[in-house]
Amino acid sequence: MKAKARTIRSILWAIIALTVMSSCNQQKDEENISSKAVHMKVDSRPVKAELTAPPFVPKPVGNRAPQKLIVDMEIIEEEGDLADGVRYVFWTFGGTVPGSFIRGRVGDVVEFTLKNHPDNKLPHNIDLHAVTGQGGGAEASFVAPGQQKTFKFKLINPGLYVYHCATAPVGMHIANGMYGLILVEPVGGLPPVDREYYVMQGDFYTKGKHGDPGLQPFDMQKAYDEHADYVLFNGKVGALTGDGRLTAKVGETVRLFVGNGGPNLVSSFHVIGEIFDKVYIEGGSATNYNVQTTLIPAGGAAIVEFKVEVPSNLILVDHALFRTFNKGALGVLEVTGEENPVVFEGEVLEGIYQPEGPTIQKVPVETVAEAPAKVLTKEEKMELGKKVYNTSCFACHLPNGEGLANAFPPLAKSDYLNKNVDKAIDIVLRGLSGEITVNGQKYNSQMPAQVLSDQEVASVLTFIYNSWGNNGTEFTEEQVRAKR
Ligand code: HEC
Ligand SMILES: [Cu+2]
Repeated sequence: MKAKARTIRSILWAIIALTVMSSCNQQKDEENISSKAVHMKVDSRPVKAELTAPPFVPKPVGNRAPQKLIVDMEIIEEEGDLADGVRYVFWTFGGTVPGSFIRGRVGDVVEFTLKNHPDNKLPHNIDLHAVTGQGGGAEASFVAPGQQKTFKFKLINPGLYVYHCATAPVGMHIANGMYGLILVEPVGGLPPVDREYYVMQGDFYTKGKHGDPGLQPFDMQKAYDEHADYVLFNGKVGALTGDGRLTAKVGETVRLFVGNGGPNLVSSFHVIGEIFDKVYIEGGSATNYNVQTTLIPAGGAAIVEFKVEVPSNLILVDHALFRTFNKGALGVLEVTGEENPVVFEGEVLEGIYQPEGPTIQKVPVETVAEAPAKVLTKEEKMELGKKVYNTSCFACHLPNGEGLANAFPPLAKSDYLNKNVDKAIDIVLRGLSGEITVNGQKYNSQMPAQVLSDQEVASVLTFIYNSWGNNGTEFTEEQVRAKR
């Protein structure tokens, strides 16, 4: 009997020792992967890499062997929307901000061709953080407009890496949108999930203030001072809302490849209404579990994964929240499907805002200095009103006043708005709470009082009533003053 107990005990010890050793080995494997990868055999037949525009990513590598990947990337300088009505000249890798997503595996050899379109004005290059070699490829890839260059490198470290332009002034090239992500999958590939998306944060600096309409030039002084006018996901206010929103179904697993191009700001990446089941910290091999907010350095990345359990509108934010509600860093992941009261019961919209507490529901009321009385024309009100909308209303009512199902009523073609012209000023000055019905949908939430001057209130209401199919009412400063 005693002998048997001793045998069992020694077997147990052996198992414990083996487990400890194998986890040590696993760590060693991760540490040594780059020297192993150097010697990995590569299938010499070249394969053209699939490149995708955000928010999409190329197909997973699965368990294919290392291969020779041909990456063909074109630099395009072009004017586009920074926000609705705000234009900006972006410098891009592949025509989008962030640039095309590149996906390979450890051991792959990449033959990278960088082309600078002849219509461009400036030389550029590329520094890929996944490259071991001089400047991450920057020197080898330096191209003038109308020129192309090819260089070659082996992917020897797995992870999610940023690439960016490294032509002087480097900060300016990055601020204009020259960054993207390259994923190097580990041996055997990442575990499969149901949905994968590509999201990248960046900060922008414009001559005008946030929301100033028209073509906005880059502002070097603000960039130098790190005073961002816009902090964005995927290069535009509202890129990931409305038709651009991400989607998933209840029960699915979602993986977000999240990068931060900077140039200046660090991202406190958070998804309101979800918890990250797993985070590949800094895009490397270490994993953390059950994380609320993950820090993404400028020029860094993270992979976050979560299973969506209940239908809701998850809100992607930089939890430095003025960037979200005032500078544009807001995206939506719409989860549809069956309710699951075991996990969550109640109104969906409470799930969206509870984490931030009541602070966002109330704006401190201060006396606002009145601008010297200049009566604005309707055109001037429309212009100022649009600016006010993009700064003060956009975060909730979204681009083009489309609203968000179950959370924020639409202002576009709103029957409530058009019926209640006399209440509109009060709503903006004092906020609104209690149940209302807008276009047949019930909303029961709270809108905070807005701190705006009489002129701004009259202008934003004029703008809203004269946009998006509303009834064309014009408001005056006088009317607002009378209601204050
Ligand atoms: C923090 C989010 C938030 C902001 C910012 C915000 N609203 Fe609202 N707004 C709401 C919510 C929530 C409701 C619905 C309130 C309710 O259920 O009683 C609402 C309702 C309204 C309504 C009436 C309903 C409709 O759809 O016609 C108007 C008009 C309106 N808001 C205008 C504005 C204007 C103008 C601004 C900017 C100056 C603004 N809101 C800023 C959240 C917001
Ligand atoms: Cu450049």
